Amino acid sequence: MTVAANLTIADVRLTPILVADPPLLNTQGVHQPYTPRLIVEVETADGTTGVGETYGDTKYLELARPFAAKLIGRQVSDLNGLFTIADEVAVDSSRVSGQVDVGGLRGVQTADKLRLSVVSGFEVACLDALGKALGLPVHALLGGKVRDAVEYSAYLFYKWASHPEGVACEQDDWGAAIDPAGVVEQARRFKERYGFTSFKLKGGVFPPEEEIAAVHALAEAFPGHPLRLDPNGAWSVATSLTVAKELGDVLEYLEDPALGTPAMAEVAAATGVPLATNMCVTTFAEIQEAFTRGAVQVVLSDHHYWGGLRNTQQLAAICRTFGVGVSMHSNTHLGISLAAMTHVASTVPDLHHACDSHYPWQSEDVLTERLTFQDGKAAVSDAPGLGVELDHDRLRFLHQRWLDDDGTLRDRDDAAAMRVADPEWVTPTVPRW
Ligand code: GKR
Ligand code: MG
Repeated sequence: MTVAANLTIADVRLTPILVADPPLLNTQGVHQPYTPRLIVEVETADGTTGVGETYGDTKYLELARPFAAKLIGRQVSDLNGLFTIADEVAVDSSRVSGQVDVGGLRGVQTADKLRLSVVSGFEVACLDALGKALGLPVHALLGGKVRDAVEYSAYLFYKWASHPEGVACEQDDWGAAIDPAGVVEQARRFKERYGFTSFKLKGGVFPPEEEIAAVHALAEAFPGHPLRLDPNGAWSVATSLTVAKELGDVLEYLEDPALGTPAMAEVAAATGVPLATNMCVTTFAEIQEAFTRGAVQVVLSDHHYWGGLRNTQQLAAICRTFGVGVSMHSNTHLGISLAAMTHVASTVPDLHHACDSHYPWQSEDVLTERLTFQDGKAAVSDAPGLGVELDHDRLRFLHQRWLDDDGTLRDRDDAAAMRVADPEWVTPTVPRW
């Protein structure tokens, strides 16, 4: 007779860390040399451990700590219960703007969204533990994979060769990319190293004509490869339409050219170029207006702020119902999140666009073995849980970096990082072009 596993949560460990990040440019500024992430471990009474990962800024840690305390004694299988706990965790009103958070590039900042970003870290950890306890991969707990590998796109960034002089950082071997030739060279390396065949360029950094030239250069260097450009809402409606006209024949889609659903709807009404978003549809509440106004043709989920893998599946079902495409965008993340993205993406039937991942930019990880891309795809693991193993020494090392920080890096601030190079820099709050 088999003895059933004891799924009661006996311990929860939260480890904030700082991981190296190259000087990638976006409309807000430049990535800090180290970025915060939170690693979640839940342990059952049987000693089975599950791992999760989410944003690690102070505002998330503040919620994750009381959340973790409330988890003790519950079942790792009680995934719906995570949302009940989230409702009980108070969010300090100073953390909530209710506005489109241009700085964070993650849409409207609400209390629910903060809570859901925390839920996602715990949900993934519980799924990992549950899968290990049952001997099943996470994708099986989500209903089963419909593909064995998930396609990712190369995520191209304008980039300096290194962080500003005097800033403590890790070196990277990607070189600079500040013009079309640099962007094409970066794309070549992505293709050589990982086999990616579709490319997303982070825009909103240089005047639109320079970014148009970069996309044309990519189209010429990689004929027939799907291309996207994402300025994170840095353009007016008029500029968005000019770019759409110039690049209409080479773009798979234009991502968040303008900020907010009304502006996106105006752009969508006047161009045939599909629009994708990870900024104006970031919660279930935002779907109705965006879909009824035809503002977006593809929604890019981020399982962190959508509240986890099962919510991502629900988002995909809603998109399918309305004939809107679904895929995934990313933020700076490590292997646990890549594994989680890959599991959920493997279960989504109509995934017609490659997901994007920052993972190749992260030279550091907390796993014993880095995840890999083959021909631009990540294999879906059939091992129990997520199929990853935490490297406790690395975790300790990266946590020590967080402990040693004087507080300046613990809350990601790309504008502050930019001010080191350009003291006059302010993140634009209205369309820049
Ligand atoms: O890492 O600079 C970045 C990205 O701009 C990220 O913050 C965005 O959330 O990649 C994301 C996007 O697609 O907008
Ligand atoms: Mg985006």
